Amino acid sequence: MRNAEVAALLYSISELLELKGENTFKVRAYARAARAIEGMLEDIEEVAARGGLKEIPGVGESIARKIEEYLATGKVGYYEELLKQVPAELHELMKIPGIGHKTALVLNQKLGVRTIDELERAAKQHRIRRLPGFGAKKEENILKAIERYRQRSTRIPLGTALPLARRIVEVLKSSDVIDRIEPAGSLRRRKETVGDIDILATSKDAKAAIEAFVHLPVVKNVLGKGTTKATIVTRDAIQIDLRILEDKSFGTSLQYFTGSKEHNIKLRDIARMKGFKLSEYDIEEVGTGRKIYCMTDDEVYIRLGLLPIPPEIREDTGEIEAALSGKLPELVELKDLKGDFHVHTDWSEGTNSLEEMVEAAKKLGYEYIAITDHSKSLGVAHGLSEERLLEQIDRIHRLNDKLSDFHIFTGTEVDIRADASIDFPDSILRQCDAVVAALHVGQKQTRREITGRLITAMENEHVDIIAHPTGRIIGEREGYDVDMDALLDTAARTGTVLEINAYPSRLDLNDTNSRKAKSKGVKLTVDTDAHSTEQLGLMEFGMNVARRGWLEKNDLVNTRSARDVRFKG
Ligand code: DGT
Ligand code: CA
Ligand code: CA
Repeated sequence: MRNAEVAALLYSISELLELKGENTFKVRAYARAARAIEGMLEDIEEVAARGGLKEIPGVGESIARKIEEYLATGKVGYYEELLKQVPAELHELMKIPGIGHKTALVLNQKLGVRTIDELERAAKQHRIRRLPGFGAKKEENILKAIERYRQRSTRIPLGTALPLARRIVEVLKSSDVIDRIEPAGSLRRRKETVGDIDILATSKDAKAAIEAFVHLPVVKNVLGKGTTKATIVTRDAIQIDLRILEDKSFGTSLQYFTGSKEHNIKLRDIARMKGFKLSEYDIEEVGTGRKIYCMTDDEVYIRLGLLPIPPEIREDTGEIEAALSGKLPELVELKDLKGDFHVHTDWSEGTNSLEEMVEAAKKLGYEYIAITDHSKSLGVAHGLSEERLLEQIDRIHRLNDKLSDFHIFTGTEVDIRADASIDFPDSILRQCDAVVAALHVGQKQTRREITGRLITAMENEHVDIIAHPTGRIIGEREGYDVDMDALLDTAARTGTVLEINAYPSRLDLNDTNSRKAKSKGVKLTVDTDAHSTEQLGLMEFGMNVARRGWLEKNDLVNTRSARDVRFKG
């Protein structure tokens, strides 16, 4: 799947256009198309093949042509031209988050730095702080950014890995050399990022199965190939292992290779205490030597006297003890969801109309959505003025009159400004059913300031939900510095709901904080933050977090029916 490549290309074009000072409409169009493709579940090559590129939000004639050119040739002439107009030595410097074109240009011209190493040296020698407009603080930030850049993770976001794994499983399944096939490892546990993709299969002809695997079109290199195992690297540099297993061992092997390692170690101890030896091949009764084979991994747990443990919580954080004493949580499921409280439309930076978003939500089987476009101070996202919001609310009321079996909640994603004030007055907030508050500016403030702003927002009687509470972007930036305990305690005290943002690069709150929130009696909501109809389908990724956080149906407010939804004020 080349979606990530294409998105990266479009982002680069957008950046280069911005550097050139091209009009913002054009700059945004590329970024918007990139974002849409990044969040898309369907393979871009398939979309292109069926002539559907222009259905992607933000993709018009000209962008569609460039995507086709890229898919066919691996290059885009227009992009190469743009690149030539930016000095090559700036490219490397601009890889550091926070260093844009202008900064890179000054650093290059005044200090002669061309590489990240040279930039680091210049910062350590305090040569940067002496430049006009820089100063000590900026110099420190550059050093920190370099450090973060170097430590940036090479793990793969689940949002990329899961669709890829599913596609590969589908393709292999449809070949007649594979019988059973199942992804395992951290992917099956639905961790937010995975180191590699582990796939298990059975086959009557292991050799043919391995050959089919190493000849998949996504394969770039074959790292290893044996009689029952092969490892390949895809064109997107993702490593995939395939293991061909014996039929009778499938259940124990699936259990073993799903992990986690810590969970397996604890489980083997439990087995030993109960008189069994658990391995990836079978369960052996100590003493008699009798071997027990399992068809499924659930059966492994049952044979050992435990309740079956869902893969998402196999992390040795209490699940084995819970399964032993019959007290496992009943994890919430996607089908329990009745709506989505964080949805954008083309009234702000979304790409689809209000009506289209409603139609798409109905198709998903929901009972409701809340329309939460951005508020006025967020200029980059076309935030709504008070007048526009009131106009939208009026439109929603009129639409609701026409809808049966579906309800649109009025709402806003209101900005928590840098001085902790809320971007709309109470008189406006009062007219919204769902007030989702979020922090977008001033993310570098101190822990006290950030936490204070969030607490002030939660204490506002109109603020119902805090969106993406830590602001982290996976693989790109850490969250802002927030006192999580204070945040959770205030949410509990004020009855403010915390969001698990389902967007695959956010997943914020994360699994551990969600679990902690539950333990403090905080209610959560899993919302997509969709900017297009297609992104409403990203809910699955938020639900993975909810399940990894041990959440049950009652812990989420969007499992309630429309008439049981209660907002704060
Ligand atoms: P990843 O790929 O880093 O996201 O994490 P995993 O959990 O997928 O780990 P991976 O790919 O190294 O191995 C897949 C599974 O195999 C792992 O979840 C549990 C099992 N496994 C691997 N090494 C060991 C080990 O040394 N002991 C035990 N008990 N299990 C192991
Ligand atoms: Ca793995
Ligand atoms: Ca592996």
